Amino acid sequence: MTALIGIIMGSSSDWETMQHAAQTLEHLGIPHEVEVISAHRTPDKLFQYAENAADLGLEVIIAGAGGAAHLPGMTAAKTVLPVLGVPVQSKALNGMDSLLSIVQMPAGIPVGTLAIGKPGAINAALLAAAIVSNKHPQFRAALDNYRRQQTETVLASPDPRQV
Ligand code: RP5
Repeated sequence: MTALIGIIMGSSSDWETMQHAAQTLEHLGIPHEVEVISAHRTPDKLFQYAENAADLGLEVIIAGAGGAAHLPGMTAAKTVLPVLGVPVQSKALNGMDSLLSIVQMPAGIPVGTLAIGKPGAINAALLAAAIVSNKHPQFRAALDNYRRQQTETVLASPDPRQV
């Protein structure tokens, strides 16, 4: 099966965060691809990627970026596929700049914005998995299993002093 979910990020320095999205999809067994594409440094590549994404079989795009984080919004401007934005934790402003850049889209061009950093990257993958499971129900069992394991892990260690 070709990739259903595309993970893109503005810089290779975002990989430290975005690897968690890729690892989560790997764990769920959902075909995905990963690429560095910058809204500012490689704008033509971004337009080409977003314009062709649906024709290439992608069903959801996860876009992570930090600072003046235009990647998710500009991607969403060039495709009607669902775009999930992950604000990368920037050094200067701790990711508040990334979060506000991604979340405050004008009406008409939606980006589903997740939390700053690793939790956002993991949840973007889980949300993308839930979206593709509507068309590919074979992945739903993996999501159910993920939730079950998470619950069992918490229930197995109720005393925080013994973790
Ligand atoms: C953004 O600028 C990237 O998404 C990255 O989070 C940030 C810094 O990029 P580098 O200077 O590390 O390449 O475009």
